[in-house]
Amino acid sequence: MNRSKSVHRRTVLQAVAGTGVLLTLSPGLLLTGCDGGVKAVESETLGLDSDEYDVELNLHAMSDSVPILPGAPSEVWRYRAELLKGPKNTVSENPDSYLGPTIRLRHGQTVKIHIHNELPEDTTVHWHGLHVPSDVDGQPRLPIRPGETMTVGFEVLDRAGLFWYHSHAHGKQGGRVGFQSYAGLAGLLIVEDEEEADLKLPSGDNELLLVLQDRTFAGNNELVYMGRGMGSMMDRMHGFLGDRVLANGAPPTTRKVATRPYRIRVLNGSNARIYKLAWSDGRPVTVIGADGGLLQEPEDRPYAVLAPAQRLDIWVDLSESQPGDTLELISDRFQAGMMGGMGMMGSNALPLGSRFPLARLEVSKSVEASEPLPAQLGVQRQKIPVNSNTRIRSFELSPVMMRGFAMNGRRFDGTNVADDEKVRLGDTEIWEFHNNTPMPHPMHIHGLQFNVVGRRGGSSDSLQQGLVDSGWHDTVLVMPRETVQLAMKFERFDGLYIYHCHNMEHEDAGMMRYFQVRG
Ligand SMILES: [Cu+2]
Repeated sequence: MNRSKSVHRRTVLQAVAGTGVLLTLSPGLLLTGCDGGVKAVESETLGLDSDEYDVELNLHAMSDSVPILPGAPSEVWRYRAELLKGPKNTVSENPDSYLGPTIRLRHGQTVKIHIHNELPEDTTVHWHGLHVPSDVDGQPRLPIRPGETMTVGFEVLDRAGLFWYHSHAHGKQGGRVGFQSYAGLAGLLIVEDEEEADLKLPSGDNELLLVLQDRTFAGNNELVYMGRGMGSMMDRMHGFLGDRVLANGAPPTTRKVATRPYRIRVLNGSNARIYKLAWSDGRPVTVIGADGGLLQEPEDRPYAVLAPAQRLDIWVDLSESQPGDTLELISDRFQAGMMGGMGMMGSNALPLGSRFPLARLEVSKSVEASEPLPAQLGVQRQKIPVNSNTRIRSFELSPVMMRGFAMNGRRFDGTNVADDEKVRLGDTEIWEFHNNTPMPHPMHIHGLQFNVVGRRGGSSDSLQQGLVDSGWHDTVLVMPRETVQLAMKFERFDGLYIYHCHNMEHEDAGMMRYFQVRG
């Protein structure tokens, strides 16, 4: 154990008039599991236990201080990684951001990751969207204690897509997902495969990765999470909304581009904010992929909705532009049930459904690029077949007075699984979420990718035309009073998994349950 790093105690919790609670991020005692580049002490590997791995890395969850806004740096919690084995481009650090390194894996690789918890509290790392064994999934039942290391091994079974990793800690005192993710514990994970590579989509400098998150800062650039008193109650009910939006951990910037097509891959890494992605000049948003990789074919939408934890893959062709032209990716105005149109019933400077810029593209040079958008994209993986005999499992989302939301009347109860939360390995089922609440809920199922079978009911509103339901997903936005059906197949792994709302404050307040896949 390396104790050479200075132990610093800096408590940032100060009463600041009229604002919320500042994050207290510095550990009283900085514990380090292992030092940079040094192979971790071997312990039992959860999940795939193999003699040989294609990729091996150290992942540290730690406190740090990074510049986010002009002026003082902000204290954050973040991931850092060291590649021990594997292709060089497996890990790309984001040194000037609190975001974790972007991890790039290939379908079929075997991967071993040593997760070192250098935080002052329990944490876990959830590989959001990946089809991995239950023990690798980063569930709250397997917390990594402060100072401890957990090693997980898995094979990359998913098709190409944009995934991500983040904390999933939930202890006896309640959920810590909202706090830890907000403090900075999140990063991108990209899976590549042959099918996608054959399409020769824009890559390298022509592939833009965009992580959208909203944050509130106090005067000294310290992060502020959750309001006080009444404000806190509203934050818990609606989910926390920051008063400014960050793109890749910094205020939105201008990016110089050329007259050619670009692939823009967007993650909504926010705790609760929904984005309505649109182009400033009104051109359609061309969606080519969702959570679980490429759609079968491109889809033009007037705008595209991105709920917390969802990803969208967008194609934009600037070959008709002239140097000097600019184009903004914005989040456009909308109303979504009770959450919209009421100014959030609080003092938030950026209510849900406001219009604001996310990224500005400035055309700075002309190039000859002939890269047409393929008419067919990800066609190899067939949709999950369902018919009138497929078992339907229903979940009603309902409010619980003063305590958040429940699913079929139940809230998070450790690893307890009710009879109607047990499924059989190998089965195909339709899961039906009926939203009997006045606000939208982004529902996430662990361990698999599903197809959206259909939606019914719900109020027609200003988001409907932007809900991308084709393709493969791990998170679906269920609008107020709406019923959404999902087709899912429980393949390969038995054991415990989780389903929950990915509004992190809803999740932390108990809108989360385990389900069991029985072999
Ligand atoms: Cu929710």
